Amino acid sequence: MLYFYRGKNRHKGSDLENCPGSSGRHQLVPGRKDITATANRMPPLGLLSIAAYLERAGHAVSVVDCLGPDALSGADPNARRILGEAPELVGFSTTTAGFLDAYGIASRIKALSPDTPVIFGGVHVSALGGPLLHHFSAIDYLCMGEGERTLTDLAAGMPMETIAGLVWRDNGRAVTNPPREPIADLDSLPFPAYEKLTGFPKRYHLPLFSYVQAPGATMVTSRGCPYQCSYCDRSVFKRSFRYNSAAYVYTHMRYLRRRFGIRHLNIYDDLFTLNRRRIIELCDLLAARPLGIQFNCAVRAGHADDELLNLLKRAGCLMVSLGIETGDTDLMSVHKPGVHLEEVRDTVKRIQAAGLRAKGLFMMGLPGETEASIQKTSDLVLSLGLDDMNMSKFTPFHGAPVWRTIHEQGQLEEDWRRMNCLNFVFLPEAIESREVLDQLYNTHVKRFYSDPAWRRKIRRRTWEHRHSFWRLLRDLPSFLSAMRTFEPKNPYASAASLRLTVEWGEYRLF
Ligand code: B12
Repeated sequence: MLYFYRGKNRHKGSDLENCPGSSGRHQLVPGRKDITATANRMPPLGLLSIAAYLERAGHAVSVVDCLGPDALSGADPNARRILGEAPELVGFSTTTAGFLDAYGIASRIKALSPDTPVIFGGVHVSALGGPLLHHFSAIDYLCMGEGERTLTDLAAGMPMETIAGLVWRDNGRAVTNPPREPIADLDSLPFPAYEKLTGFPKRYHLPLFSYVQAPGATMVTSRGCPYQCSYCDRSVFKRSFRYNSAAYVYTHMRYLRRRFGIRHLNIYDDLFTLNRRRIIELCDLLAARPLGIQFNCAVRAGHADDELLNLLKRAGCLMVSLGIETGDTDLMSVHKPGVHLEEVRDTVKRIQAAGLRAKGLFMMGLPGETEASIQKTSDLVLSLGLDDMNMSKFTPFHGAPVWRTIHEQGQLEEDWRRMNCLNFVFLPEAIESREVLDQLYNTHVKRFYSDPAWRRKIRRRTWEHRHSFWRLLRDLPSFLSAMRTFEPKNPYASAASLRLTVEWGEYRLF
């Protein structure tokens, strides 16, 4: 029996104050109620892919989603729950923000059952590797990069030194085996084991207002990205672009529709349209044999011509996201080389002309950011006439190119729990303080959601978004208490301001 756990970054009660990356604070955003799982709960695809792969190899696997609907709180209850299934191996999947809480549970497991082996994988582990074994004694193994085959080799009992991609201990010393070749044929992978999630799909949900039909799910149809955006952590899939064929993606979508009744998919590929031919084939399949599924996906400026956009629309695409990040040309050339503002403006126009919604993804607080560059970004956001927007707080990750020089470009508080793009852990040199940055963030994000043109657009979509509004009403107390903490001096005076604030909060939080 193998047991998998997705590390979250929101429970209290672990004792990790002296570990690297820990400030001892435990909240997602200090002082604010965490409603992320209420507003946005999605299947952990990495774990589900590994679970399906292991089962195909003959192992019994359980998956616990600690952001799932029946998640337990605290390290001890989680450890006991896991040990209750008498696992032969326990695996944890975490990002940087979730690592320490996952480690808290791993430590408890080791305290209660010292012989149960524990392996960690995911992006944070893949970026840091060996040194983690030195600092975190409750971890026995690390998986660098893709986990399907590495874990299957470990579960099969292969000798440690022969397992590519594994980091292990030999007489207390961390040994890093040679890296594993990436899986060349992604069509050889089984579909993720969605059925292992308690409450899927009904109790999982996509971000509010990002879909029309429910239930929803997520999908990743390619791995790797050849571009070099400064902030992007590609420790797992690296630069080589591999992808599922159009036929595989179509069959996967049909499976989700038939078995789970899925009606909307958020496709989270880093660069969905990089292989144009594949997308054309997929759109043709979806148009010829519709599945009753809508989807959202992300494109990059330069990879979204009119023909492709029209085909996406015909195939059921609702919204296309575009990573824009900044309105400052100098920052753009450093952090997103190869993308130009004119191209961005043109792409947004063409997305909307094809009848698709355009969502812009931005960042604030990048190295080199100034109040003037923030103003430029804010002006750009408003001028684009977007349907949706996400402004995240720039967070440098160990596996991102920007990490190499981050300490020379401002002040960094390396507190892994808060490295979740909801906190300004990094302060660029030209900005006075984190408080100033937070204030600028609030002002400019609110500016977008106060824009009358945007509000008219949203008002026209009220009926389309009835499922999101129903969710909002159902969880109103949680949303209200979270939102109040965003704007303490401005309690919600009217239904309109409530909607604005909820929309605003939604985009800031998720
Ligand atoms: C989809 C997605 C999300 C979804 C999450 C859906 C979900 N339930 O998991 C949403 C939108 C909610 C989200 C949120 C966030 N995300 Co996100 N997200 C992604 C994205 C685009 C795809 C993840 C995915 O499903 N990949 C496909 C699966 C198959 O790959 P995988 O998860 O990496 O798993 C493989 C290996 O890592 C390994 N592995 C993983 N776990 C384990 C465990 C074991 C035991 C083993 C052996 C192996 C192993 O094997 C797996 C199969 O090969 C990635 C970028 C990317 N391309 O991966 C960013 C990414 C993971 N996200 C990132 C970030 C920053 C965030 C947020 C902090 C940002 C925010 N505030 O919104 C939050 C944090 C969420 C959290 N709880 O930690 C960063 C993480 C950087 C870091 N070092 O932490 C990434 C890498 C983006 C980037 N390039 O910078 N995200």
